[in-house]
Amino acid sequence: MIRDQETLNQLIDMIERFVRERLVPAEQKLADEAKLPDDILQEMKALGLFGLTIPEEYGGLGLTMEEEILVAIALGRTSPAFRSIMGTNNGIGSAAIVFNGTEEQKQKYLPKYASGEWISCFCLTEPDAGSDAASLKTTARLEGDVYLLNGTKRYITNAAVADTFNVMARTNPDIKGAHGISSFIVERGTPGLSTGAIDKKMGQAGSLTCDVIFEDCPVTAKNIIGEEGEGFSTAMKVLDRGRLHLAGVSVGVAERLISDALEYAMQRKQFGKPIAEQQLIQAMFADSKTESFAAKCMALETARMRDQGKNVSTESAACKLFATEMVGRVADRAVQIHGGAGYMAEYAVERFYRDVRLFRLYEGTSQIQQLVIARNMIKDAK
Ligand code: COS
Repeated sequence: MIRDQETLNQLIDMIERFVRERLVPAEQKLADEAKLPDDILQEMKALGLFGLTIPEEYGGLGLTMEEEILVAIALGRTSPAFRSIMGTNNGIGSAAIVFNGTEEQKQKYLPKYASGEWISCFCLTEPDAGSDAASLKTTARLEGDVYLLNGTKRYITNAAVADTFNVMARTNPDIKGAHGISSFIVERGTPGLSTGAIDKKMGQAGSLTCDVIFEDCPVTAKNIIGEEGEGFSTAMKVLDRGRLHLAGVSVGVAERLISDALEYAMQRKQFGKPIAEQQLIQAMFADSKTESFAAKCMALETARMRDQGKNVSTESAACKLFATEMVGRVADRAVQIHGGAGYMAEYAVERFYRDVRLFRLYEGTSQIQQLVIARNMIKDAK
């Protein structure tokens, strides 16, 4: 749903200009230093980019899902690591509170996320619980009026710089699966909470991930999000939304890759003419354009369905599956079109080729999306 086309156009124009004029020129610096330049971080905050999805009454822009996808596409046209720093506040780090938080939690946390004053993160994955998220081992044992958290979370995006941690932990050790899990907000500075060394990754330099360790970390009962035992289902709802958002980002990155490859192919001459005029190169462009257009249509249609209040768990998984696999193929073709130059670090496609690999892994691998789609189909058929 688009609430006001003119206001949305202004927002997207502003983001496109910011991406073109500020982020694209800073991509290499971000990749080299693996650190977001501070002036850019401040500009992102000033532009309201940390609060795109936070409801307006808590200081955000309260974008609808359709609006959010269009913004995600615009933001996708630069290094994904730029989006990552604001991605958790707009998505997996804040969504549980938006969906299920108490009014007190919303008042306390959402305005700080919206302004970018506080960074949030989503702590589900553990050393032994990745795709099988319901097997997580981190415990939250109630003692008096506090829960004591113990365990380790792994590969947590933005944990190194986070002020709050949305932690999924097992409150009922007798229930081994999903129903023993609850969702908590834990603030930086709580005794017993520490973060590990920053992970070295294949790509997306500047998007920081690390372990989060809890050792008898006390969390008051008022920091539980929703009811005890509801944490897993809330986390799945958060991921349904996050997966759709990532489909939008994948479309934006694909459009950027196509544009870079086209620019190169139109000036690079072989066999006496620009390679863009060679039919085998054209086939790669046509396939890339067709597939990214298909992913865009899927993401926007699913977003509209979600805005109408429909359950889009299946469609979100389908969007993430298709769009992230699509952008992997588009990145591969973009390198291929560049030929040997595409393997060189001086061309952005080399970096993007590595960056996009993550899209097929996080917020559920492609295989988990397949599983979600097929399981829901069987459930619906019953
Ligand atoms: N929305 C709301 N509730 C949901 C849900 C959704 N999309 N998906 C599952 N649930 C609920 C189920 O309804 C079930 O509750 P009931 O028994 O009351 O019906 C409960 O959660 C457990 O669901 P399920 O039985 O499907 O859980 P499984 O352990 O079989 O696995 C998968 C579910 C594999 C889909 C889940 O573990 C998953 O998504 N894994 C990937 C994790 C991931 O994306 N990690 C990335 C971390 S963030 S970068």
